Amino acid sequence: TNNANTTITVGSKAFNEGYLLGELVAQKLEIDGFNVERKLGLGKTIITYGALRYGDIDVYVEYTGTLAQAIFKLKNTPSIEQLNELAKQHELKVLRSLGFNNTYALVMDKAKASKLEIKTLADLAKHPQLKFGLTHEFIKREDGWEKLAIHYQLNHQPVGIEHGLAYEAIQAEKIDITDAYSTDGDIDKFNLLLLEDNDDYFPRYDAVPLVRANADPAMVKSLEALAGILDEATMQRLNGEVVNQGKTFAEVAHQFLVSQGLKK
Ligand code: PBE
Repeated sequence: TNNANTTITVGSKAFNEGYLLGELVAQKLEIDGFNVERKLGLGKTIITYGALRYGDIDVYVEYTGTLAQAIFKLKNTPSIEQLNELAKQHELKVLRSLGFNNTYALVMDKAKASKLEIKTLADLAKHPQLKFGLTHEFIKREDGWEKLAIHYQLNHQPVGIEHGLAYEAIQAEKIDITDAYSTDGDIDKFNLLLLEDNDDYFPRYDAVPLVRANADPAMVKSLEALAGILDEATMQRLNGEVVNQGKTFAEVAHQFLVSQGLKK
């Protein structure tokens, strides 16, 4: 097909699920005949978003809550339709959700939580001795630590940590609490408890492909076929195949597309 004359650059943020979804998007475009260049793991949200805005990449997977609050600086997270009205002003288009919500959650060791009788974020206020190791991005974001701490009256002083090292730091008791992503594949492996967000502080973070408003319609059509293809449990399982079973992102994405009948 004539899609072969079009090269699409697929980007991603620099965390496991970002790479995996980047591979999924890249392979789907390849199935439909596009030439694909991969620029995965560009960095944190603002870097990757900037790469899309300025044309270094043509697509990456973002999350609705992140787009609304960390990028557009809104106080809440509107529907995808409303978000799209705003996106237009930024010359962007938000495609339909891949089907899952990957929310932030604070986690701690299950046994320690049960010993201290901690179940919810509000409970943390009664335990000022707990050590918080939070990701650098979470500490700074609109939907992150500062407002969360005010909301739940937490006076802890967090230290910054790489997300990829945080669960091991909890296991080694260097820290007690970190910000997890709810679809991480290793939450069970590390025996972590996701603390309940009783007041729904966190918005929804539905995974959505993000493209520029003038994107090639054939590319948009190819990506729209991924709408609703995942759910939270499936995404957690796929992330786990990488972190627990040592499969590559490309392998996991390939096998998933095959299982969906989208690839031979
Ligand atoms: N999240 C959870 C973050 C990291 C994973 C979707 C809220 C984000 O990338 O915006």
